[in-house]
Amino acid sequence: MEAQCVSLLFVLAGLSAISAQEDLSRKVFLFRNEPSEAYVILKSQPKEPLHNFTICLRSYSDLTRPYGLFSYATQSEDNEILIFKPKPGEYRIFVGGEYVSFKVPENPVDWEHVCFSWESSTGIAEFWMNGKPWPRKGLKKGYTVSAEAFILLGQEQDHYGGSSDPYNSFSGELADVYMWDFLLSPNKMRSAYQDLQLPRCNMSWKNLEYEIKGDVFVKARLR
Ligand SMILES: *[C@@H]1O[C@H](CO)[C@@H](O)[C@H](O)[C@H]1NC(C)=O
Ligand SMILES: *[C@@H]1O[C@H](CO)[C@@H](O)[C@H](O)[C@H]1NC(C)=O
Ligand SMILES: [Ca+2]
Repeated sequence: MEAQCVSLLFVLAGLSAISAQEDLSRKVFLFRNEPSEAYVILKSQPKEPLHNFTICLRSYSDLTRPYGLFSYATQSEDNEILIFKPKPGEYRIFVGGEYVSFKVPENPVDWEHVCFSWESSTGIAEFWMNGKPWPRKGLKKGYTVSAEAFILLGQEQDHYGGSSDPYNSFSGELADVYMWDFLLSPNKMRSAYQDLQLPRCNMSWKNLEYEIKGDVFVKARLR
């Protein structure tokens, strides 16, 4: 995730910006370019440091190179929370700079729904894909996730709000992004996959406060 080539670095600033707060049901963020400098800033931050959290999102891409989906960077740790796909068949999820890997099938290109939750008191990490739980793993027992974060979709930050490598950028379609400051029950993990009623939260696809930087479009889902 360190940039492989310094000349490819760019600074996440100076791109055209579009801000909105809206219900994105049945819509997607379409990241058109490959590689891409575009990203979407999520404006809702946790009010307090996190000891538990759950993040869900749905993505659709035929990329085979590494890409960042959800990047939550703080002043002291760029990979405070990161959902990263290093290659087809693997998700790598960071908390506080460390990661756990989950091997997944290298399916034909299709939408992939993932949820990740983490509990500080045990360090237990749950990974769900398409409504199914993977064997649980653990990391960063006792750690506290800082609340003051720069949160974005479609890139992997290398410092707080900062430079990123376009060859770790996401290209494709992203939808159904949620973050809760608690652990979802197994039933709610399945509800997230099925796009059913979910517990209220401040980072919700049904009321998302965001800012688009660069070439990302909000379009209707095709199916
Ligand atoms: C959600 O936002 C409201 C209004 O800003 C705030 O009062 C509440 O504490 C927030 N909830 C969480 C879980 O951050
Ligand atoms: C974290 O979640 C566990 C299990 O739901 C709960 O017992 C604990 O109180 C939570 N901790 C915080 C700080 O919210
Ligand atoms: Ca990073």
